[in-house]
Amino acid sequence: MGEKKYDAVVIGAGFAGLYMLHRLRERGLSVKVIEAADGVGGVWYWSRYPGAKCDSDSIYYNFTFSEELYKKWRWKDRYASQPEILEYLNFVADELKLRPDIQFKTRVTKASFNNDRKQWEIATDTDETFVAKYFISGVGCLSTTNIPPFEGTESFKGEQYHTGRWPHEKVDLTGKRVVIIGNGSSGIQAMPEIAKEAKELTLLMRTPHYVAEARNKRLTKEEQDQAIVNYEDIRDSFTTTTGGIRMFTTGKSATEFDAAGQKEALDYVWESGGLALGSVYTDTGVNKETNFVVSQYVRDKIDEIIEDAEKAQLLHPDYYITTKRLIIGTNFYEIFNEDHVNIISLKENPIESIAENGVKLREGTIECDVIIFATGYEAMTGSLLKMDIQGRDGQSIQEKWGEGQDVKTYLGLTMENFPNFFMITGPQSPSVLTNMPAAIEQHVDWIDHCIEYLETNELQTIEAQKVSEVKWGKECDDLANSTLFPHTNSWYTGANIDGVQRGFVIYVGGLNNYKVICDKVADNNYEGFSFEKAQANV
Ligand code: NA7
Repeated sequence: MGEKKYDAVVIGAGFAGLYMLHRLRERGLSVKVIEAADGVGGVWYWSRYPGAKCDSDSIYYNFTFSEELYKKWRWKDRYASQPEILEYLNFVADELKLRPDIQFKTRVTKASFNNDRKQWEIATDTDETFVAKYFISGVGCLSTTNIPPFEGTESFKGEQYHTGRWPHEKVDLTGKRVVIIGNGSSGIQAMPEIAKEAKELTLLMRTPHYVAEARNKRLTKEEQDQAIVNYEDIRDSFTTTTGGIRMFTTGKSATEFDAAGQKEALDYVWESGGLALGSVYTDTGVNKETNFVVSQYVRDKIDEIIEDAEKAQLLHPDYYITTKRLIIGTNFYEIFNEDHVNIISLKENPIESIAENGVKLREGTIECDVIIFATGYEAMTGSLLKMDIQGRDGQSIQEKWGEGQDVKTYLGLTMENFPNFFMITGPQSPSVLTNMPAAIEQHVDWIDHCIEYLETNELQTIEAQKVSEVKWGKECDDLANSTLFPHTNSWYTGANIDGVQRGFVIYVGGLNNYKVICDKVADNNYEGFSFEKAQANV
């Protein structure tokens, strides 16, 4: 099959890929988006587990680049469910007429930069080769599912599911004995729904997490109208706040309040619901004293809600709150008051293997009909590392990043040795700590302006300088080290082998500050990058 030539090839048709396609097409470039699924949506196409929702307030979980597009859409609930978000992304694809430029059911298998042609050559599992000047990853930071390699997984005679690859048809769990492994956002959202059907539900939990009550509800007509009126403010929040979303805050440290004042503010955010437990005080992420006030409040709530003191104690988180993403749930703690919902701490009784009839622990086997892996994703780097992407001289991302242990980027957007390759919401960007559409708009706009610069100045390639990567890595590490984040082992801290911290894979300085840095780099004629002039006949 002959080569298919485009100005740009984008991987993934989620929020990132859709907006990138729109921007570059508006610029007059020929673009092809390559998407593995048979529809748009990205993570929202796959993540169909019961109870799947977004944890950003829905009115912020949309594009703001077009006022017209924004004003045509109304969210039904305070927190949008997966089907509604998928509907929204289909609406966007239709409104912007994006589908003709997306090739579905196609997976990128290999991409390499041809240094003679100064073009990317992209191979797919459909045996096609795409050639493009610009190659952009919109695969997202949470898309490659993590199934821990437990021994005997194939021998299990019952049903097995991963929350991130849930079947499209309804899974009937009525009367079944269900084991769920993992209690991140997915597990915590799914469990109350599963508990309604299952005969027995057992959570196998490695680390207890902090769960704030969502208090999800239908939006009234007035609230929907207000979201439309507030367009300018919501758009403004995308670029001027640390998380790309407005959150309630007292504007003070907890240490500035007495115990009654602290409780009053915490009661207010607990009752209002949502993620504001993380923003109520200004220094929760950096001050151990404030952090203790907030985390102890949640532990007390757990004790108040769960009648069985032993179960409550097992669910007590002990790391610094907000150093792992705060989770919002609906009736999560409440389900442990039901006799058929149980919990086993894997720290006390670890999984040994999966058996024919259930999960074999060090002490005893939990017999079950269904195992649900709510074990998350190979976060940040997994999807990029899964593909075979080779820069100059055949250097792979795996080699460059030491198999993921030593991530190196400039601004989380680009890499040395990978000319004209851009990552949307890549590692060392702030995206996973933010309201994703806000981070995505900022990234896509920056890439779009960068491409405009190259085209206007007749430049063939742009490439991060090595020294820029070193400086950026240090900036990410220094910022993280001034917070409580590195005290907690999580996927935020990247690979952590033998307790050795290999670098922090997120820029924790906030989306607003990050934007200022990225804009300054652009304003200074893309400071920290090298360029090659366009050649004839490339
Ligand atoms: P998360 O948040 O990464 O949660 C994964 C869960 O699975 C978490 O409780 C893990 O425990 C647990 N896990 C992972 N590996 C194992 C093994 N080997 N054994 C036992 N338990 C394990 O993924 P989610 O899908 O829930 O949420 C992803 C994001 O979606 C979330 O951050 C939001 O942004 C939305 P751990 O805590 O690591 O001890």
